[in-house]
Amino acid sequence: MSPQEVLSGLDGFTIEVPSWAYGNSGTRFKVFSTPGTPRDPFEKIADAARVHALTGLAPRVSLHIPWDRVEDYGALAAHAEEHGVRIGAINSNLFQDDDYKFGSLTHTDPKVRAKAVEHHLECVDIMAKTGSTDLKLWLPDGTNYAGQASLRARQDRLADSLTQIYAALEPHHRLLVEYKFFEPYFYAMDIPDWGTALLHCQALGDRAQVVLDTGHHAPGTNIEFIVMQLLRAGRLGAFDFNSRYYADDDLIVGSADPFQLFRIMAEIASVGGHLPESGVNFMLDQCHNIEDKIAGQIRSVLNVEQALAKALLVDTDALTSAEEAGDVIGAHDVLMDAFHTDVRGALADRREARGLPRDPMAAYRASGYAAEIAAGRIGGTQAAWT
Ligand code: PSV
Ligand code: MN
Ligand code: MN
Repeated sequence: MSPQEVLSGLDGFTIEVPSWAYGNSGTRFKVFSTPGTPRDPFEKIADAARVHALTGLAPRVSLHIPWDRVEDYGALAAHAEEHGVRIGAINSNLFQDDDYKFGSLTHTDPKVRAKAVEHHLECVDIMAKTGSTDLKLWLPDGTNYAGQASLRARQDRLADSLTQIYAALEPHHRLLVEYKFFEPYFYAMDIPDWGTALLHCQALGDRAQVVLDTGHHAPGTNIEFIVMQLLRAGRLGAFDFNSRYYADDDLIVGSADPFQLFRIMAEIASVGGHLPESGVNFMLDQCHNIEDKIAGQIRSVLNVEQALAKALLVDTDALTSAEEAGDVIGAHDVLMDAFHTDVRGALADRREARGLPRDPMAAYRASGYAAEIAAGRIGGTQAAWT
C-alpha cells in the first residue's frame, strides 16, 4: 500500500479539545495570563474552532460545568455550529465546593451526596440543550490518612450515587468515568485505577465506560496494556490525552514521550479503535500556562495525528509472523520501523489534498488571529481551579 492509502485510515478520526485549554489555567502556582485569553465560553469556542479550521481534526469542544455555565446553552451550541464545531463531553465538577471536604458522591451525609448527584442532573440537562452525548465524571474524592474513613463504605455510597446519575441519562448518552491514582488526596482516591472504574461501569451498564487520562498513572505504568484491556472489555470510552514528566502535568500530548503515545495508538489501531464506529472519544485534557494556548492545542492535535499515522504504518502481517516465530528482535523492529518513519510530509500532502494548510502552525502564525484577539479581548478570565 502507498503511504497515502495507509493514511486514509485517518479518515474520520477526530480529537476533542477542552474549553479550559483556552482559558488561563494550569498550575497551583502562578497562572500566567496570555493576551487575548477568552472572556467567556463563546470566545473559548471561537478559539477552539480555529484549531479545527486549520487542522481539520478537532470538530468538538468539551465543556466544564460550572466554568462554562451560560444562560442559554442552545445559543452556545448554535454559536459552536456557526463556527464549524459542536459541543462534546460535558465535564462535571466536584472539586471546588466547601461541602465536599470529606467527599462528594462518597460523603457520609446523604444531603451532600444528593447535592453532588444533582449537579450531574444539571449536566445531563445541559447535554440535552447542547446535543452532547457524553457525561464525563472525574471523582476527586479520597482520603489522606489510613483509618480516616471506611474505604469499603465509600465504595458502596459511590455505587449508589453513580446508579442515580446513570439512571438520569437518556438512552443515547454515555457516562464516562475517569480514574486517577493520587491528588487531591494522597492516601486513597476512591476511583484510583482502571480496575475500580471498570467495576463501577460494569455494575452500571453498557453505556458506562472508562476514561483513560494519560497523566493519571504512576511513573512506569504500561498504559498501552490498560488500553488493550479496556478495549478487550469493550469499555474504553475515551482518552484524556496529555503529557507528563512527574505528576498530572497536563502538558502537550506527545511532548515528553512520543514513543509512549505511539505505543498507545498502535494498540488502538491494531483493533480499529481509531475508527469513529469504535466509540472511543479521543479528548485532550491540557492546560497551557506559559505557551500560546491556541498554538499549544494545534501542536497537540497534530501530535496525536502523527502518532496514529505511524501506528497505521505498522506492518501487521510481518509483526504477527515475527511474533509467532518467536522472533523477538524482528517483531520489535517491525514496530520501531513504523515509529521511526517520518510521516510529516505525507500528512502535509494529505492536508493539502483536503483543502487544509500544509503546515497548520505556520498558517496560524501567519493568520494574525493572535494579534486580533489580543487587541480585542481585554481582561480574559481565569478559567480554572488552580
Ligand atoms: C484533574 O486531575 C483533572 O485534570 C482531571 O483529569 C479531569 O479530567 C480534569 O481535571 C477536568 O475536570
Ligand atoms: Mn482528565
Ligand atoms: Mn488530570
